[in-house]
Amino acid sequence: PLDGGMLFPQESSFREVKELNGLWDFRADGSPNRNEGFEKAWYKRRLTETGPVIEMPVPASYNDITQDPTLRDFIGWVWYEREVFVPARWISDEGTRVVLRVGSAHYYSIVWVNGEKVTEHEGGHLPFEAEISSLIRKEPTKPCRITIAVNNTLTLETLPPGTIQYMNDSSRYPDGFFVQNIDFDFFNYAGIHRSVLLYTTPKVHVDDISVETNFMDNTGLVRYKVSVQGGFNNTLNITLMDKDGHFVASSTGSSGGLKVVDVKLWWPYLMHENPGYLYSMKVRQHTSTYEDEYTLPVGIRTINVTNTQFLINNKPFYFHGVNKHEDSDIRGRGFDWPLIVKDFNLMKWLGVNSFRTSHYPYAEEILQMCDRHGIVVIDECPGVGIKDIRSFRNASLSHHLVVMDELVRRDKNHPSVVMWSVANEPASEMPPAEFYFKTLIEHTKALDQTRPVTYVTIAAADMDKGGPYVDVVCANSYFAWYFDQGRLDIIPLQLSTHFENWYRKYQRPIIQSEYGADAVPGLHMDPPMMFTEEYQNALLQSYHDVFDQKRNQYFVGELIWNFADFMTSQGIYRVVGNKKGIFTRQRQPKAAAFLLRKRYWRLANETG
Ligand code: GCB
Repeated sequence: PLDGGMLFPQESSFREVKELNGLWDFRADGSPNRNEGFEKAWYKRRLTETGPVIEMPVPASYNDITQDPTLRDFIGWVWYEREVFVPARWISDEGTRVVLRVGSAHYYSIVWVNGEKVTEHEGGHLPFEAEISSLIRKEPTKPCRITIAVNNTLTLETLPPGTIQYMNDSSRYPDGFFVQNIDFDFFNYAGIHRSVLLYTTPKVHVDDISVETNFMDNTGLVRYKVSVQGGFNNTLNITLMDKDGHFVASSTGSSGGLKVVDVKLWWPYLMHENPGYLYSMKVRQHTSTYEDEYTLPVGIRTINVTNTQFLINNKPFYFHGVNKHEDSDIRGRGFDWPLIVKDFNLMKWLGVNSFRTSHYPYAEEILQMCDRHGIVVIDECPGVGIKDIRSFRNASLSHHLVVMDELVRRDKNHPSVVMWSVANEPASEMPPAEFYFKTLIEHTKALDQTRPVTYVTIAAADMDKGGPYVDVVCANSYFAWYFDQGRLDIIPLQLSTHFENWYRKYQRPIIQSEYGADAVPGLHMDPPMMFTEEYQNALLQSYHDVFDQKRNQYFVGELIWNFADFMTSQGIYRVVGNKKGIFTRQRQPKAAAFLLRKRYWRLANETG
């Protein structure tokens, strides 16, 4: 079990937030063993005193910011630093708790404040934090110096896994030459990807909240659990309000239930005229000295899965959506509001009701938007590219379990999240896969009893070993692309057979969790040829014909690969990145965007 909650930092009468985004000092440790920063203890003095620095924006991947190819492809430790003035009242008031939080950094991070280590964290895409109250009180008049070292090296035990290969043939490679091998298809962007914040809470504070919702006829039920840390003898008052701020229900104590008469359920976009309805649950705690308040948005809805259907609020839900990436020009995987809002507008224009966070957890702000807009989410952990048999070892599994702990802790309260995906395209045909996925999925279900669990597979049904444990089969396929290249005419037969095999083996609902074709925008050919916009369209159309035949049986959704073009490592299969987007990387439509838009709005009318 993890230590403490990870509530999204929020301002209230008792809490303050200070963003530390902007320009930080930055240096990549280019020494041969990448270890000079530790040998010379760069964190002890200002980074500017131990060598040259450049300006680096936070949040952003550092890779595409400069013209230097060695920084783009850098592997090892990079160092970030900035100084910040902490408001005097945060320091003078001993009852104020000051927390330093990093929204995410890729991949391994160590954090120092004024030269003292405050925390370290393994894994990108998820937040970590450290209380620094006592530290900043030691030198109350000085600005506080925050140093963060981040290492993007992937090993067989990281998620995603990777290996470092040293090229020892000195007739072909210079001394110390190495490459990082990865088994996943996106650029290994690195750096501080999400906001760095300082925030305060009272010393006795609301540390975590969990809600589970249900309803019967017109009455909703919100069960809650609150944990408070920092002291005892507190009183907890819980108040639920509707969207207009009107009182709905209240309760006291650290766990209980709230009854909602004439409940307004949380519905997906296009399934209801009022999607994304959110109540607010105000959690207020006080002792004789301390008061704290945290407000959690709550959507009341249920999720159930049968052998053939995916049910939201007991109604069959059909996923017509996309797979995405956190990826864009210049900023890489860095958090960017204009991009996020643009993507939501494009998704709504397309008639998208759902997406999968391929292949890692996205920023919390994105999930909050999904809650408000009614966009349904399959929340995927960074378990992508588990293909080497050594990645099924105990150490890898242990880390994978911890990542699921962190993911569920962060995202458990989002009504938009309807299913966990523990992995993408693992080698699920290998013998150790059975124990690995059994353990991983049982663990995830123990953490959250309210949501189905899946992993996304590319295996053939007869080879797969992890499927018995999933609630929904999420199957990727690339017929007439990676196999039978250029032969669109095989899709009807191969795709139907594929579905029938999966259904026969497990009797679970099936989602086409990826399908698609690369299209270089502006490339045209009729009859269609691979890489043209026409071929991408024709391939999608052939898939859609099969989907429509299976839709009333066990087939419950389709997620195109991919929403937009995205960057990958260099290789002969990728022409400056993966071009399977229906939008370009700059978010302009290819022909396929119009085809899908027509289909999704039609599906919304037929299934919604
Ligand atoms: C897949 C992967 C995805 C790739 C895609 C492709 O099966 O899950 O990460 O980008 O295929 O285009 O090859």
